Amino acid sequence: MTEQSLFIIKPDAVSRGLIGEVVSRFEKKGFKIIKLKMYTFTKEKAEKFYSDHSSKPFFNELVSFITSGRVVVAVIEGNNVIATTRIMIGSTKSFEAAPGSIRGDFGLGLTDNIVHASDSTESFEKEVKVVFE
Ligand code: 3AN
Repeated sequence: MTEQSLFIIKPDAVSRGLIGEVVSRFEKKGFKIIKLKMYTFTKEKAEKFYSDHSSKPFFNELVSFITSGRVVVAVIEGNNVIATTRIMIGSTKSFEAAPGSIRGDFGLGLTDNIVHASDSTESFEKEVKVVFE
């Protein structure tokens, strides 16, 4: 089923020069880039974006990390894109992510784990409003 998702290339990956690598993986897989821009999260936008995690002990760290530098935000489209991009990015803990996944190939961090991708249609709809409206 053709659907849309949103991904973010996080500040660690942008500062390491990995924008091309990450975008290229999604494109080569066959997904279409619908929207793409450089973006800097304000604290307010970051808190909205990650509101589901507001009660977690790592919430402040997460907000402070995502606001720490420029990111790339994109809307991506294709067959089964939400579930497939989740497989492609790999486990949240980059140090445990499978080789071949984006986190598995490019990182070791947890908070700084290279990339975000929407985990459901509901998350996508909420996230796209926060960063593209
Ligand atoms: P994912 O990005 O794999 O969907 P989530 O939604 O569970 O992971 O968590 C959102 C973000 O919060 C992660 N990308 C990561 O940056 C951060 N995070 C998740 N769990 C932890 C944790 N235990 N300690 C620090 N940061 C975390």
